[in-house]
Amino acid sequence: MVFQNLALVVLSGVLFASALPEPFVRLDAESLQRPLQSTKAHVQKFVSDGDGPLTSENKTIYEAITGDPRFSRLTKAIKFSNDIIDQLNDSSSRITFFATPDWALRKPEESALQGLFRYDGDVMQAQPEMYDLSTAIHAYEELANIESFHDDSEKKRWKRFLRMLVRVILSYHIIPGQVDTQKLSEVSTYPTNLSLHFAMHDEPQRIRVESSLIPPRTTVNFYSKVVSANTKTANGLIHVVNHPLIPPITAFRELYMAPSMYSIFTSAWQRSGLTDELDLRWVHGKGDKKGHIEGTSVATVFVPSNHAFGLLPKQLQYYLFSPFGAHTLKKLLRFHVIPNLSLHTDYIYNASSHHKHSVPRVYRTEETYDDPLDQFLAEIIDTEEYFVANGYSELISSFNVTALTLLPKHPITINIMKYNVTLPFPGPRRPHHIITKMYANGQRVAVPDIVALNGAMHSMGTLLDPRKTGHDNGRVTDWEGWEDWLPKWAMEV
Ligand SMILES: *[C@@H]1O[C@H](CO)[C@@H](O)[C@H](O)[C@H]1NC(C)=O
Ligand SMILES: *[C@@H]1O[C@H](CO)[C@@H](O)[C@H](O)[C@H]1NC(C)=O
Ligand SMILES: *[C@@H]1O[C@H](CO)[C@@H](O)[C@H](O)[C@H]1NC(C)=O
Ligand SMILES: *[C@@H]1O[C@H](CO)[C@@H](O)[C@H](O)[C@H]1NC(C)=O
Ligand SMILES: *[C@@H]1O[C@H](CO)[C@@H](O)[C@H](O)[C@H]1NC(C)=O
Ligand SMILES: *[C@@H]1O[C@H](CO)[C@@H](O)[C@H](O)[C@H]1NC(C)=O
Ligand SMILES: CC(=O)N[C@H]1CO[C@H](CO)[C@@H](O)[C@@H]1O
Repeated sequence: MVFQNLALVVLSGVLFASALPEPFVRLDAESLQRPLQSTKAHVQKFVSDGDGPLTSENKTIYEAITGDPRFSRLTKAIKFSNDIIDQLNDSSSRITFFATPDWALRKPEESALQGLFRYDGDVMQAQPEMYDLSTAIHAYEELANIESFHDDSEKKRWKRFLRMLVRVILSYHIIPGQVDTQKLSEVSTYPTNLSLHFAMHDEPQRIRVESSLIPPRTTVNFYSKVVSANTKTANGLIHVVNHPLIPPITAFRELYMAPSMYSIFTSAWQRSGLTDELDLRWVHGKGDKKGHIEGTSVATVFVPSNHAFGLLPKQLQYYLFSPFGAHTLKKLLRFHVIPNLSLHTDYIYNASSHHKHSVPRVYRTEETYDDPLDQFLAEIIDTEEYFVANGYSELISSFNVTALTLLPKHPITINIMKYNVTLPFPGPRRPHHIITKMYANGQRVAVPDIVALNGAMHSMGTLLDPRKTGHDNGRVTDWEGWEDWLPKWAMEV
């Protein structure tokens, strides 16, 4: 469904001070390798908490969840909204639902709730914590106990507001179709049942999916792990997750929330007066005038990490952030953003033509397998690179697209390659896994497909070099000697 005005509510104040940092922790190189002990612990907890997996066969998702005491808080949230009930109980459709058990909906800090209820009434200025499912549920429960309301109408207004909020949040937990974790392992992003008319022109908001084979695991949006997968119901599947999903905020604000990774980019972006090219916000109406949205509703950004800026020669760093380099900095930054296009490694939405498509498969090679099981076992801890490099993989697609950046004369060519990696286990059912690699003008994207309210983000370990074009895969970007060409490039029209 399309949330009209009510969704503006959500957009306006949303900075997840408490809820967001965790997702981005995963982006640090260090935590990339962190073992997932916590997931294991949660699985054990989930299973030992009650009677094991959900029992569901002939029940709808709604009936399975509401009939299981381990989901009592989620049940409350679902019952706030007839619309959500209808979706989860509709036996004629097939959907997949990410369900959060009670232990994953911990009581928020008292101060978060207090702060929430102190706010002075205009829904457009809602506090950020409200986007968190747990806070919203607790706030709703608290309503009855709060005596400071002037009258019942204030309480009613609050109730309406929280219901809307929960409906938006839960729509983001529903994906169309019956999508098991095997299917999820073949995608990078997936549309949800949440769409908002002011962002992405009503295109569904997406989740980011990451899967690994060893240990088998599925993670959504970096922070939410599937702890019990593929429960069958009469109208689809349930995956139990250890953290509620948080509908994405704007690209700019998401980056701003991860200063350890992107503070240089965001301050450079702001300093160059470009905020609106990646942000989206609600502007209040004055007098009779209606409020309206300002900013960018669809864009793709290749965002260099702090580490990428740190690799530039020191003198260049000083120059870019000096008054003399301001123009160069701005031009360089504008080269990193594609307006009017949301490009993920498996999905493209072109807002100029309203055209959308999945990234097609266009290329297929023969399977090539060696049989060095010993070597394989020795290397198994190694990265996916190993499998690609050593012939356990099949290139199943290579897709290229060229798009204009905010610097019209400097397009970016993006190359997306997908490999089907098959582990050489004996027996007929060899586990397999899809790996995606993405290049922008031949430069490798470090972390692709970070979802945002208003587009797609791809984290880069290097700045895009404007001298490189097309598929310039070979040459390593070297910024030494930048004095000879960069200021000149910046002056070109
Ligand atoms: C579910 O429904 C089918 C067909 O109506 C029936 O055969 C089966 O026993 C039911 N399963 C359970 C667990 O009730
Ligand atoms: C859910 O659907 C079943 C039929 O599949 C129906 O009997 C039941 O009343 C519905 N529950 C709600 C709360 O709508
Ligand atoms: C995006 O597309 C719209 C038309 O749909 C156009 O008016 C606008 O100028 C485009 N923006 C940019 C930055 O190209
Ligand atoms: C998006 O659509 C516009 C208008 O049809 C077209 O000019 C442009 O090339 C398209 N962009 C991509 C990346 O396909
Ligand atoms: C990947 O390979 C396996 C077997 O090696 C095959 O069963 C599976 O269909 C392949 N997947 C894709 C998407 O090509
Ligand atoms: C896309 O570009 C890559 C890198 O240059 C090239 O190897 C590949 O063949 C291209 N794919 C297609 C389908 O044109
Ligand atoms: C935007 C969107 O995907 N809406 C869907 C939500 O789920 C219902 C029921 O499955 C569909 O009918 C909607 O189209």
